[in-house]
Amino acid sequence: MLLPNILLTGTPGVGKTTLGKELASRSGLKYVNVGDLAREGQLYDGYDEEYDCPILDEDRVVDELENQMSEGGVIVDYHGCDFFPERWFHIVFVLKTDNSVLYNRLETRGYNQKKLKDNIQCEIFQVLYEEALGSYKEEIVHQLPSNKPEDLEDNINQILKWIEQWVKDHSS
Ligand code: DAT
Repeated sequence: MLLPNILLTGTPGVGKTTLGKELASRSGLKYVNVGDLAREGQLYDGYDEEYDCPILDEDRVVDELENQMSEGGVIVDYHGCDFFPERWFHIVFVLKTDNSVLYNRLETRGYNQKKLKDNIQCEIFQVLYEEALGSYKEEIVHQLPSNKPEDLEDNINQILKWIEQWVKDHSS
């Protein structure tokens, strides 16, 4: 059976991991967290002193994922999306969270002031939404609200329906 690949993107803290894991368990699709994948495989290319984090080796991440992406049925979670091959994804969801809600979530994570400010600005200026629109066909890019538990439930149900329809449309 053919299964679609789904990209979940958005500013850190908007709820990609929460949605991705729950969606995977309810749909049977595989969940891949690119941050975890990079950590496990040490897929890094240097260190960013300003942001105090390792720099992702994007080419190695793409190589690492290529086989499973061509098989289909993968949910990818990452706060960036312009380096993945466009052909990988059948649909792209950009999660969106109100600033005050996001601020609290990131503060709980223990982010320092600079990291907090940068991430809130990233959300205000819709950086990931613009990046997604610049990297994929506009008609496959969708924004989803991600503020409260009901949003999570709505998003899951909506995406499950989309998967079901996609599978129907691609079976013959
Ligand atoms: P991300 O993977 O985008 O960094 P996450 O899934 O780790 O984000 O979520 C960050 C925090 O927000 C985490 O404590 C769970 C919470 N959260 C996620 N989605 C939510 C929602 N729809 N309603 C309430 N809290 C949510």
